[in-house]
Amino acid sequence: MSTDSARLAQIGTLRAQGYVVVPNFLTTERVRSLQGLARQELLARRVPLELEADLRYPGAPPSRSAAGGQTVRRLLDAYARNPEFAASISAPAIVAWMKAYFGEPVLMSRAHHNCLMTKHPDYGSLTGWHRDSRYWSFARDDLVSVWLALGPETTTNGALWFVPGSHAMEFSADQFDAQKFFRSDRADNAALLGTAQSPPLNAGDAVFFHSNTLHSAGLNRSDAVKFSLVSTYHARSNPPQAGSRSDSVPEVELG
Ligand SMILES: O=C(O)CCC(=O)C(=O)O
Repeated sequence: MSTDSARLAQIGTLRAQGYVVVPNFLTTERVRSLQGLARQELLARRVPLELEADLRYPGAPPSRSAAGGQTVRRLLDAYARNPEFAASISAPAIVAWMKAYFGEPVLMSRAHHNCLMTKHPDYGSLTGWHRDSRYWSFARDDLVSVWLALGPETTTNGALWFVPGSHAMEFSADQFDAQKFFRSDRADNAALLGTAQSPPLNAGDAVFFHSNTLHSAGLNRSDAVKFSLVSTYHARSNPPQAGSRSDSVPEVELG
């Protein structure tokens, strides 16, 4: 299959199920280099970063001063953090994919994702069911994120789970809690969550997923930190709403 037809097939899968796994998206050399940089960045602890204790998701330390309270969750602003991160998340293969999906020029948000996501065996938290669009403000809920696995991701080390087709479903406000997590204690929600899938990823695989796709992720029960490079894209005709957090940082024009 040519690159163009493979991309169109991937876009078709994303449109149908809300996410698509693209195996071997990064070369082995690129993964090795990004992994090394990721470890350096974690050791250096340069700001901006987000700590598990700030989020307080299940499994996180209760405060910054508690045991494990300095555990990093996200090394933010991947785009400015290192030129190789910037090159990887604005790579021609991603731009071509997004232009084919949106059918127009695309931008990368620097306000959302744009991070090196870590998940630690100790003090790393799980993330409940949610739509990324819950706190994002754009003209339309039509953005696509790319999750680049820098190592294997499985249910053992806290891989993502997705609900197929949920990007296109209508939900009522009371199906979500006050923090806009999808409530798993409701029978209707639980039935839907029973259809969720956790695609295992190898180092260098990518998952493209829609901003309305319900997803979650578990705890890391392995003995190694998990690293993923995550970024988000939208069409030029779908700008962030003026004055919102989505509009708080200049975006990257990808043409
Ligand atoms: O790795 C995780 O816990 C999931 C992260 C996630 O879903 C998010 O940041 O939107």
